[in-house]
Amino acid sequence: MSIATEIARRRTFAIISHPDAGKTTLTEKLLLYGGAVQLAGSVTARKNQRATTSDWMELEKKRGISISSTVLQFDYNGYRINLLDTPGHKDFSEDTYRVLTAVDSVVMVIDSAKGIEPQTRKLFEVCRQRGVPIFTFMNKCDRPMRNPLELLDELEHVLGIGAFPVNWPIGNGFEFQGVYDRQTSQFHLFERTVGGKHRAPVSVGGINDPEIRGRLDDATFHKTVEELEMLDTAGNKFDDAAVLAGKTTPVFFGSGINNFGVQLLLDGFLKHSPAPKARVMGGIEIAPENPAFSGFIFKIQANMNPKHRDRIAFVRVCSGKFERDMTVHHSRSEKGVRLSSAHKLFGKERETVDEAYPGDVIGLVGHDSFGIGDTLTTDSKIQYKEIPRFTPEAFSYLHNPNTAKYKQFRQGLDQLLQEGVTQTLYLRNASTKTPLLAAVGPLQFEVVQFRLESEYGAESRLEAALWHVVRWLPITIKEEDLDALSLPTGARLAYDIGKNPVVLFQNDWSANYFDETNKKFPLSAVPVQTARE
Ligand SMILES: Nc1nc2c(ncn2[C@@H]2O[C@H](COP(=O)(O)OP(=O)(O)OP(=O)(O)O)[C@@H](O)[C@H]2O)c(=O)[nH]1
Ligand SMILES: [Mg+2]
Repeated sequence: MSIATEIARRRTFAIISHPDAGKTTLTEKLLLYGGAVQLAGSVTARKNQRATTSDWMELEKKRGISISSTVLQFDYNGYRINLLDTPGHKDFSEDTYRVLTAVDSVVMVIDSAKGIEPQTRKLFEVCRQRGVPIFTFMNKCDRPMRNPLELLDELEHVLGIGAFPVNWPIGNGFEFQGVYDRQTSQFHLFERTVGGKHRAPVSVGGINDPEIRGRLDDATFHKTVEELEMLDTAGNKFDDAAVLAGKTTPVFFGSGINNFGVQLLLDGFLKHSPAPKARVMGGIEIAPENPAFSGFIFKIQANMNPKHRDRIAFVRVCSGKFERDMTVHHSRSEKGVRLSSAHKLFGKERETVDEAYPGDVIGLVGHDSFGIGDTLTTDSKIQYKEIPRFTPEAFSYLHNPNTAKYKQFRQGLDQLLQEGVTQTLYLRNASTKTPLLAAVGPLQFEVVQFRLESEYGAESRLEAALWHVVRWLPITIKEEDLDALSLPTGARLAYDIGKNPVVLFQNDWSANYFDETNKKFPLSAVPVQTARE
């Protein structure tokens, strides 16, 4: 197959939403319908029950929430799919935002009883800024849901995006029986299966089909027909160009847990979603067909598989062809590195790959110098600057209570920091060496503690720090200037991991006051990207 054919069959997308809307459940069902798993697992699985493929981490299974994003690559119907399930909780949003740099489109999951929730709105904004096409899955229609017309209206008014219903729910809550496919004018009526482990049996037929009509009570049938007529009168047509421009979202209704509407979502998504396209970096356009191989690292994770205690760097391939054993330029070290150990990923499972194409996410093992944001390429002029950085809002000291295990503590912490689970700051003129962790949200500290213990056998103790705000000083500031700064009460100078100076404040008021009174050294809320010597 030519490279153009390989690119055209790639679909790389993330599933995003507010916590608990059903992303991981839907992911598992897409795997079931995509033929990648035979039996679907559940996010609420107890011992001896099957868990989902994407919530593979011990802490995720224990909590029933997603903590870390997961990559799942599989083949379906001629497509090569790279599906990324993301955590919804805002404390883990750094991971989710990084994933958004690596995908070409997203499926936004909405709980139909709740409508658009705050975290969904934030993620939507990031997608819109990046011009990423958005597909919507109105999930949990098996629960008393809001009026579907109202849900569409909310998409249009709250998010300011056109909404095109590709299919339409039949019945609501306990009476939810399936969806009407507006593209083919067919009813799809499903039956539930135990635990939703298997595909749901489905009957498909048109409006005059006696079997379909016989399964619907008069009220449901007439209500559905009436709503469909209203939609037709509104007269919008499916507009591929508007979808690809991120101006309209195709909307699918269903119930992930019961497998209702999953097949229609999968097929509809694949048909209308984009293949990888050119990326623009520093004014130059890098097309996927560019003969030079290029990609960037958007995630690092250690100890994914207890059999191989190692780190995987997740690379999104952007152009050219990847071949195992090829030598590439590594942007951070400015050195050539040979990529001998490359894998395709399926949750925590991995398999060696010999080649990969634009759109693919591959896992590289055995390169300690790789960091998040690094570019790997055969053309050293290409450098991606995709990875956003975040302003921490939670600060805590991490103590090692067991001096005999200092080595495990330090090694574990260093690896977790390299993964970007949290950031670390060093207080200026500090008397102790206790690391000060800085994170978007406090749940990230819990992840550090849990993983230190389970993956490195190191205990730890958290001590809340008194600061709540961090601001970056200009990188040009001299050490003498730092000495001369007069800080508000409780504020403290520190350095980030790149030795850039920062000020820690107790609250926003104090930060704003300092900013107002020290015009010579303007503060920045956004982390500085470079490292000071
Ligand atoms: N009734 C109903 N419940 C569902 C459906 N889909 C998922 N759930 C339930 O909703 C809860 C959350 O599901 P998850 O799939 O873990 O949600 P998530 O969006 O991945 O959550 P985070 O990753 O933690 O943000 C679980 O209890 C699921 O069983 C559905 O279609 N109907
Ligand atoms: Mg999840």
